[in-house]
Amino acid sequence: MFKSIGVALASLVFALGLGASAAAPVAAHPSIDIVASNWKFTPGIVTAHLNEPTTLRLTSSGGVHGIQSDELGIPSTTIMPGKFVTVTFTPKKLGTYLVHCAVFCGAGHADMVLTVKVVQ
Ligand SMILES: [Cu+2]
Repeated sequence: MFKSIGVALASLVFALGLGASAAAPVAAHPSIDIVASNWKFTPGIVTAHLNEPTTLRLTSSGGVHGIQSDELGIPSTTIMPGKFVTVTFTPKKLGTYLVHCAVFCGAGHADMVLTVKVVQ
C-alpha cells in the first residue's frame, strides 16, 4: 500500500520535472554561462542570433574581469569572483566580435577575449 503510493508520487514528480524542462526553451531566450578567470573566458567563443535577445550569465573563478561592447549593445559589466551577473543584449548586425576584458586584470589582460559570433 505505502509502497505503491511512493511509486505514484515518484512518477508524478518525475512527470512534473519533465514537463518543466520541456517547457523551458519555449518560455525563455537563450542563456549562456561564462566563467572568467586569469586570463580567459570559458567558453571563449559563444554564438548569438541576429535580432534575438541573448543573456550571458557571467561569473569569475579568479580575479575581477569585465565585458563591454558598443557594437553588440553590451553595457559595461563587472564580473566578480563567486557572484553571477547577467547581461542581455540583442545583436543587430551579423559578424564575429572580439569582446576584450574590460577591467585591467594583470599580465594576461590584453589577450583576454570573448569571441561572440552573431549568426542568422
Ligand atoms: Cu582584464
